[in-house]
Amino acid sequence: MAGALDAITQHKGLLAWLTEVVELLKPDSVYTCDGSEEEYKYMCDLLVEQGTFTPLNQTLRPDSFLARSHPSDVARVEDRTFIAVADMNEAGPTNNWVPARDMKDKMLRIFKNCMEGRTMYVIPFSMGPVGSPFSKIGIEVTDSPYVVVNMSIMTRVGLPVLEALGECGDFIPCIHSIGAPLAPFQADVPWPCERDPKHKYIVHFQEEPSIWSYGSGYGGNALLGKKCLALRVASSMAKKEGWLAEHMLILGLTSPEGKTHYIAGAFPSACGKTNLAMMLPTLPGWTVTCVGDDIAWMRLGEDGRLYAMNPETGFFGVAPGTSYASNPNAMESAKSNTIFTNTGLTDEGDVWWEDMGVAAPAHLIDWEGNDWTPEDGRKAAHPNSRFTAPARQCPVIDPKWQDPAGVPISAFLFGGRRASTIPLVNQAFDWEHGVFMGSAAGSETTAANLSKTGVLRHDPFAMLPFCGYNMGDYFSHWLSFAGRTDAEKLPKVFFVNWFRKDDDGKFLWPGYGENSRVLKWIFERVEGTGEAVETPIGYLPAPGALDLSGLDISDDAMKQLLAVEKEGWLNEVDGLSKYYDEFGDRLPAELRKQLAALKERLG
Ligand code: SAT
Ligand code: MN
Repeated sequence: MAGALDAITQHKGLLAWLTEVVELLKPDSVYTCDGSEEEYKYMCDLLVEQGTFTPLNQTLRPDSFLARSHPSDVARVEDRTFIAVADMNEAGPTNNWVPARDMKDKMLRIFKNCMEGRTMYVIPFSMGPVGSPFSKIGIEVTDSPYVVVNMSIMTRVGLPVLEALGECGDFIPCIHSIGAPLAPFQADVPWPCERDPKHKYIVHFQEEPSIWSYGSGYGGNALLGKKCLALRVASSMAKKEGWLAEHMLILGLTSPEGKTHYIAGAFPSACGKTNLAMMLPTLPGWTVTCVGDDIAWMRLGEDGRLYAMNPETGFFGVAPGTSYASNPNAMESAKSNTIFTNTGLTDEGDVWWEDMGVAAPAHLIDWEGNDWTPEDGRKAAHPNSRFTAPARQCPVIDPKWQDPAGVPISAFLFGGRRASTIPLVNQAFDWEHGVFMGSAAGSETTAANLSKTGVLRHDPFAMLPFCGYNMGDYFSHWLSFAGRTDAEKLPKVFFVNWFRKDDDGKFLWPGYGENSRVLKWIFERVEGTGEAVETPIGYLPAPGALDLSGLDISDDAMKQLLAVEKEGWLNEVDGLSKYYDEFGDRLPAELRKQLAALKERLG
């Protein structure tokens, strides 16, 4: 429905904002998205016509498409991501701060006339079930139909959202442009975007709040409901309103006896959140159901427990490494109605990527559109190539995944990619120790961000790129939950590391479905039955407490996986102490206390 907006909403604030936006961006035409299936099809056809989409083989991959981005536009751009507030201390040392007023002037200059020659799409979207008091509504304007179709999978879009907004509801304005206006008669390209990395801007005006994103059409840079709204903006709102917006998967774990506990886990981008969230346990009788794979919004319920909901409706998962062996449920989720970006394209018209569990074809078209054969030695798929798949297609989607009340969380997991020191699993002594563990998280960097990969960086709570305010205040916010409810009603906290390597650089733990063994122990700890030993770093599984039945793993590997290596830990303490210095007086005293206590326990 290329409808005029004033025919479908009476929201004066929205209409006034859109008038201003049109005046600034000067699009050729305006299209308001109704969220219908016909509209989705129409947009896909349009993308095919424009050369952005290649339709995949209808038998092998029904109603699915491949997009190839421009090689300069393949991941989030953290160094071009800004928190725009008046006071630098409110953004804190982990964010790129810019003074809000100057940045607004700059954005007004940069966005001026940037949609000339293009259509502006207006996407009303709801993060969380439409109409739930805990959901947030955004209105994204964009000149990218690719963004429209991805948003349609990832969020709830269209007329029901406008209805929920009513005549005076709150919404978060989100302005997105690929930054590639078209002059009259200028031919378009398949993936138009600003090519100069220094001219891309992902800006969060936290005090308004509003989001302005310029120059990129890829993932979290452009689908503004995801990292921008549901994490950076929402984390700031959550701090003020007393809840949590976290970079966490949410899964349900059900025992052979039929008891379910929900677990939320924070891991940096491309560290296996999607794999864990919908894992197929190797332990007989145990099942995992998926509530979400990337973002959790959590509040205390009336019973004093913490309830989590997934504000999204789709998965934007990393393709390479996803296979029927590593994540069968993701493969099933992406069987149809899926958008692939930057994977390889086989001669049969299906997608292919590295470690897909399917032998490399003799020939394909790689993610840059070139002929490719296995002998080339190049990657066929970009390491950050993605599938956008509807969550409803996940065979193990949890029955409560759209419940506006959310699901009660029994345990938190923190983790990252750590080749050494950090054991397979370690339980915090209490809430404060758990928050300390979250603050101490770090990971070797991945291709999800356009910077050097494989370097260890601190990534507290996996929120380094996503916390929209001073991280020191964020730590305090987490600590504050101990005073808001009974300590025993809060989730138990665990630190896990699936990525431990031996001296030859080989992974010690098989991971994937075998992680159910660790989840089982966590379940038992929550129930009060799992056996643990107290160590200087936390509670580790007692000998024999991890169910290793049927697993071929050496005693020596297990010993390494569950060792407390004093020297490595003293290094961690040192590194963390220096890292904490960055937060100055915004660092809660409790965390220094935890650090000192750990050092003392290590002796
Ligand atoms: O591009 S996204 O930010 O959506 C994916 C990720 O980095 O986790
Ligand atoms: Mn993520």
